[in-house]
Parts: sequence; C-alpha cells; structure tokens
Amino acid sequence: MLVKSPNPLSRRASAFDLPGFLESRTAAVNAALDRFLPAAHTRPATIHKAMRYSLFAGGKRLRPALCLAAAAACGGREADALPLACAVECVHTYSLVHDDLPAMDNDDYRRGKLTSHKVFGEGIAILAGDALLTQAFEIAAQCRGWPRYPHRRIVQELAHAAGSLQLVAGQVADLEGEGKRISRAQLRYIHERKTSALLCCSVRLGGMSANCTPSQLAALTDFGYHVGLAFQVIDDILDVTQTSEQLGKTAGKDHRAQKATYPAIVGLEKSRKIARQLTDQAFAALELFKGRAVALEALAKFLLQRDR
Ligand code: GRG
Repeated sequence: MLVKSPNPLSRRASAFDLPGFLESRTAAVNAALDRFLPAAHTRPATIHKAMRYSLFAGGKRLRPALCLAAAAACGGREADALPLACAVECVHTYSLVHDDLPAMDNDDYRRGKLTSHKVFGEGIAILAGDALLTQAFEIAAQCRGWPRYPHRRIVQELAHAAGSLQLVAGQVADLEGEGKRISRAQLRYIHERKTSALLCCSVRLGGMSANCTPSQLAALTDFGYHVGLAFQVIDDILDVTQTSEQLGKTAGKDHRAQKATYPAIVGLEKSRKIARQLTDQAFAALELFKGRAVALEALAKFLLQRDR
C-alpha cells in the first residue's frame, strides 16, 4: 500500500466491493470490445491481430470502470455507458501503442507483454494505433445520444480529449520537455493533458450517458480532473519505487530519459502528499452525489493506493 488517506469518504469506499466491481465490469467491457472489433482473422488479419493483441493484453480497464461508475452515480444504466467505456479504452490503448514506439518512449514491454512494434514491427504498430483510435469513434458513433447530450456532443467530447489540445498536446510537451529543467506549472500542464484529460472524459461520458444534470457534470469534471492528476503523480512514484515485473512495463524509464516528474522535482515524500491532496479534492467533488457515487469513491481510493 503506497499512500494512506484519512478522508471519511474513503471509509465508505472501503466497504464497497471494488475487486468484485472491477472484475465484473472488466468482463463486460472485454466482451463488448470483442463484439465491436473485427475478428482477428478478418482481412487484413495482421492489423486486426495487432489491434486485439494490445487491447486484450491485460490492461487494468480503469477508464471504462470510471465511465460505468459515473453513469451509476448519476442514476443511469451502465448498459448505456458501455459503448462509451469501450471507446475510451480504444483511445487509451492507441495512445499506449504509439507512446511505446521507438520515436516516442521506445519501450519493449507493456501490460506485461512485448510491445506491439516488437511483435508486429513498427509499421503495423503505427497502423494498429491509428485503427484503434478510429475504432473508438466508430463505436462512439453508435450511441443513441441523450436529451441533454445529443450524439454530436458525445463524439465532440471524445475528439477533444484525444486531440491536439489535450492528449496529443500533453505528449508533445512531454517529448519537448525531455532533458530540460521544467517548472511545476509546466509539469502540471503535461499531466493535465497527457493523463487527466482522458480520465476526466471517461467520467464525463459516463455522466452524459445518464443524461446527467449540468451540476452533476460539473462535479464529475472536478472529480475526473483531480483523480487524473493524482493518477499520474502515483504513476511517476511507481516508476521509481516498483520493479519492471511489478509494473508490466520498464521501470525507471522516466529517470533514464531525464523526464520531469513529481519525484524528480519535489522528491518522493512530497509527491505522495500531493497525490493524497489531489485525491481528497476528488473526494470533495463527489459530495454532491450524497453517497450514490460509492463506486467512484472506491476507485479514487484504489488509484491512490495502487501498486502497479
Ligand atoms: C499522436 C503519434 C501520436 C501519439 C500520441 C497521446 C500519446 C501518443 C501518448 C500519451 C500516452 C500516455 C503514456 C499517457 C500517460 C498515461 C498513463 C500513465 C497511462 C497508463 O495507464 P494505465 O496504468 O494502463 O491505466 P493500463 O495498461 O492498465 O491500461
């Protein structure tokens, strides 16, 4: 256990069966993804095998879980949120496939397995990432839309989080920051975009699928933003405290690539404190739900204490 949080909401979260929730929702998401994606043998088989290889390599499915939990917090049906949970996971997996490429982070392992370009070659790995990103929009385009959130708003939400102002912007700033001294404000800019944007989009889409009210959407945005930032601070801590075997990807890479991270800038203890404060801010955003967001509370607590 990495970081303890004394927040009273976290006590309620402890009583929630999060392992059971994660197991059942992961199974539902995997089955839905299997239905949405072309079968592995569909021509051209190489690309469909590569897409499925990374998608079913054993990711934690945290973004889909957040999406489904947000729908439940707003009184919606998880079945309505399921396609959006799958779409977000496709965007996330694409970003990992491309992030691992030699031109980016150049990693050999991801999710405990060889990276896509190591198995299929760089060309197919690039195309598998492209195809997963495109697949996300094909899946999202199938949702029916809701009175407050018509179909185009849903697609726009996903496009904005994945695009050049958010996810891609974060990756650009991350690449350009390598080997340079950057400030805490610049590091926050990277984390907001590279990590928090897609986590926040996941909970917002879950809320939208429940036709949530504007104040519920604002609370979910506040929650997702802070959980997303805490997630990346913990990720940076794990990079220096865990082994490659524990993480399923190469540990210690941030330091070797001279990347700016919270542990590098403020040290491990202060980084843990920042992660705890961010999680407390995320908890505070859930007060509006008056106990109906217990799955989101449990997820926030789990993300703070995770060890991989
Ligand atoms: C446009 C060419 C091109 C590339 C874009 C946007 C991008 C590539 C990469 C950013 C991806 C990145 C590494 C973000 C950091 C977020 C993060 C810590 C991801 C790991 O998430 P987990 O731990 O992973 O949820 P699993 O494997 O469990 O799903």
